[in-house]
Parts: sequence; structure tokens; C-alpha cells
Amino acid sequence: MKRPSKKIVALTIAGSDPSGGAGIQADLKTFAALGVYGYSVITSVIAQNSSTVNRVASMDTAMVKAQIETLVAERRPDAIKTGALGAAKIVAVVAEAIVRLELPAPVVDPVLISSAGARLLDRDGERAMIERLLPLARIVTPNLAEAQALSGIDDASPAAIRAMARALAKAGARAVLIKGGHPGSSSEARAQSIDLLYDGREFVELRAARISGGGAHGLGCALSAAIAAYLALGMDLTGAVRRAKRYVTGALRASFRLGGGRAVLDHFARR
Ligand code: PXL
Repeated sequence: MKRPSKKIVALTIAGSDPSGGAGIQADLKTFAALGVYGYSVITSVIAQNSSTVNRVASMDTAMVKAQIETLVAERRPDAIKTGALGAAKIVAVVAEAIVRLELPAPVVDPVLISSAGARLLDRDGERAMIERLLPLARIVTPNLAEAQALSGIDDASPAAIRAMARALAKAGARAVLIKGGHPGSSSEARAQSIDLLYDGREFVELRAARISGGGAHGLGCALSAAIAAYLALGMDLTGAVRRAKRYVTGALRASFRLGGGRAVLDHFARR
């Protein structure tokens, strides 16, 4: 009989994207690409492809709770990420489980609205995210629109973006990564994809050459999953974020289209 494995395990708690570009499916591919075993708890099922969201159904809270408890009874994950949570009551049940089961501080991808425009967290959920989940977060990874919604700061200047990062840290997140919100006006700045990392003390700008083509469906999912994977492997936070950005840049460079919608990442692009 085989002995229990020493394999590193990361857990994603997120929505299902049956088209495989985002959500649980993207997270599991990212974990696999980075050599980490994936656990996955589904919070909502979303009927979508790379261009349209047709229907969203949230799981009931007891089922979300049961999935987490059943996994943890056997093996504690080495890191956790959360993605689309659907409803305030699911945010609450996930936060409660993380505290009660003493799980690792999660990478929180505060998914509010899909790129196709569908709401993936209800309005009350935004407040629950701020009040219940951010105080537990190892890092929160909003895009600019999500950072604006969660901080209530309705501007996009570099000073405003720093204020958003401070506000989310004040809400309790131990670190904040605001993605792609640093436009700058020079052509040099526009040619780069700049993310802002704040650890509660200092700001670090993470730059990568911008890849033309309008991004890809599920980019944020892959980034937060990669951060969780690298944390699970024992990397420090800044190292995990830097490596994760490099991983998604490679996956984006190899992205392709399945139909008429947005490009999807090649999670297994050669690195
Ligand atoms: O990328 C945001 C996102 C997260 N989770 C799920 C999604 C999407 C976007 O479509 O479908 C399940």
C-alpha cells in the first residue's frame, strides 16, 4: 500500500466555468502546471462560454461548508484561494470555515463582475467580502474596477490607486495587489502591464511587457491561483506574486481563441 503522499495541496473555492477559461477549471490547470495537487470547492455554476454568460446558480451554503469540511478532514491544504463566491451568505460560510478550521490565510480574488458583464457576487456580498473575508486575506488581488468598488474610491490616478491599496489593507488584508491599474501617459508606460503590490508598508510596482490582443478570459483567476500555488510551495509573498505574474504572462503569450469570444490562456505553455 502506498504511504500518504507528501504532495503539496492547494485549494480553490470558486465558481465553475464550463468553458474552462476561468474559475475552478482555470485554477486546477494552473495548480497542475505548477506541480501542485488541486482541491476544488464549487460555490456556483455558471453557464458561459468565452463571450457570454447565460445563467448563474449558487450552491447552497450547507453544500459549500460540507465540501470544505470533507476535504479538510482528510488533508489540510497548504494554501487557499477564493474566486467567485456568488452571494454574501457564501462569503460568510467560507470565512467562518477558514477561521474555525484554522486554514491558511487565503489569496482572495474579489471577483465581482465577469468580463462578459455578469454579476458573480451580489451587492451584499461586496460588504461581506470587506467585513468577513478581507480581514483573513494573505493577499487580495482586485483589478482596478474591483479596487474602486471595494474601496469606494472612484478615480484612477496613481495617487488614487495607492489610496485604494491602503484602504483595502486597512480593511484587514495583509497585502494588496491592484492589477493593471497604472496606465501612465507616456508610450513607455502604455507598453507595459503594471501591477501595484502593497504589503501594508511599501509599494512595489511589478512590470511586464504588455501583450497586445486585449488580454484573455480568466487571467485574474490564473494569477491568483498561481500566487496560491507558489505560497503552497513555500515561497514568500513577494516572490510568489512575481513568479505568478511571470507565469500568467507566458500563458497569455500563448493564448488562443476557441470561438468568437475572448482569447483563453494556455495554462500549460512551455516555460
Ligand atoms: O475572471 C473572473 C471569473 C471568475 N470566476 C468565474 C468566472 C469568471 C469570469 O468569467 O466565470 C467562474
